[in-house]
Amino acid sequence: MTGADALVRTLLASGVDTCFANPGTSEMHLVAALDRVETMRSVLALFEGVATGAADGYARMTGRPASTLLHLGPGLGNGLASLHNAHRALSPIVNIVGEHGTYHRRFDPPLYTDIEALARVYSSWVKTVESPRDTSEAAAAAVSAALSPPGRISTLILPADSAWSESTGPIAAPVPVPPRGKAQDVRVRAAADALRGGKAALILNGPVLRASPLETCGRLAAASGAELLAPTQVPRLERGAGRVFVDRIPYVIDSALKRLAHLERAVLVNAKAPVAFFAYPDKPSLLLPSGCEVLTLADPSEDGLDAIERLAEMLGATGFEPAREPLAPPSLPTGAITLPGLAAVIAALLPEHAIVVDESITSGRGLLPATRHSPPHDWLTNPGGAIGMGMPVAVGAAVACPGRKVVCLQSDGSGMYTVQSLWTMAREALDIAVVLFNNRAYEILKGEFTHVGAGVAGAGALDMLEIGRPDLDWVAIAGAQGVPAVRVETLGDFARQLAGALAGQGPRLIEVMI
Ligand SMILES: Cc1ncc(C[n+]2csc(CCOP(=O)(O)OP(=O)(O)O)c2C)c(N)n1
Repeated sequence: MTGADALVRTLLASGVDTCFANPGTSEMHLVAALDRVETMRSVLALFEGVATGAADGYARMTGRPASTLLHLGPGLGNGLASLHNAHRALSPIVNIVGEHGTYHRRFDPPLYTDIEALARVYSSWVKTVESPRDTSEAAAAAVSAALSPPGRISTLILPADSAWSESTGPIAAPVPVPPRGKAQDVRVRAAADALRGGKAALILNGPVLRASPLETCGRLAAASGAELLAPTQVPRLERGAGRVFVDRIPYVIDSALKRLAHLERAVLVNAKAPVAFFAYPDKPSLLLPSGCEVLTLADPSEDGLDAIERLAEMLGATGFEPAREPLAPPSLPTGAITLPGLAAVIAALLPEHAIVVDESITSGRGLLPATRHSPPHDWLTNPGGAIGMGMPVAVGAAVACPGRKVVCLQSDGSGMYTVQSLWTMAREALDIAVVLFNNRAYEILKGEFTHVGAGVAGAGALDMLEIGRPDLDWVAIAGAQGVPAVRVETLGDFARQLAGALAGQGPRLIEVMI
């Protein structure tokens, strides 16, 4: 057994059975070790940002880490933007990064760099395993660290000689994961007082955005009149018919300030106080009004589920019925393509238990209200804001949940960052319908240009905000990577093609011309 074998088998023993990989020479013994264990599913990605983004999507849907396999510092570097998003989504991930042999590094070979420094930005556990004897123990520690609340990234760096040399160490047993801390009673009491005071909101994130804890939040809302709010971008929200409604804080700063202006009390559950995505001249950074009292019931690492149960007891809310959303999808519209029309088609056809990955940016602004009464589904957005999240996260979600349809709502500019995801979808026959909104622009940035006070965009500025010339042909882009694709120019065509994609199996892309 090599050091690489010991590492891979320990990962399996600790419950990590999926690896999103893009290997190089220094990882060949890891590839060989993956090959020797049938129970590890290895998925090749043609860009590291796809591998790390897929690990994010996988973690969001399973609560468990996948591993990635990345090539030295440059491979990890290519994966960093998606790791940034995963870090913000609190997704557990175990990165395995190959490194030059221990005796080779001092000669400064071309691919040598400070991998630990690159890893530390987003990883709370980083270790270079200098001896094959230590690979199993390190792997078990890496998994435990990733699963530690609130969900973290571990990076294990494996020098080539630690991978290929004989390992005497046995396969390490899983390392226990520390439990989430409980909210102190004093905070539960303070939250109860705040909700009793009126003009209050519960701001929810993380594990409390699942159907069952949302029932408890719905009871709290029914008993106290508090509103239920979620940040603009969340890792995963269970919503739709039969579920308790949570309103999303708008992205556009003026809309967000207006939405929250009346609040006098906010209680945070696994959430942070809402902050604007960017600084804007003469606008506040924090979105809650200045006089609003802000209390933390449970911080993102603590046990929010336990905290809301105790709060419900204290408020006498357990006997209240939560308001649940009715099943009432819109009817299918026809005619020319409009954004409300596209949202209505998606809402009308969304299948039960679909996993929606939403990186639709400006084309999707009407999607959440439109799908409110569609059958129950999951909605995954981008808490990190580094674009290129949609298709990789869809890959990871599809690998994690083979029985469920993934609907990836993808804008064109963002889609180009991680366009290689389509190839992995085809190779793995993943059940993903990609709706590609082609507006040939970085449309959102046109609004931001004005909002930050940059004036009126001249021709040169517009050239940086529009992505036509040449026009991207997504039917060709998808087809060239093995994903069947069509272009639609009316709502009727869109509805027919989307219904077909949802009825079938495997990846499909529908390019919608905006
Ligand atoms: C990694 C990264 N690079 C650049 C940006 C800046 N950025 C934010 S939105 C955006 C353009 C989005 O365009 P598109 O995906 O086509 O959506 P649209 O605005 O047209 O709806 C850019 C470049 C970012 N957020 N993240």
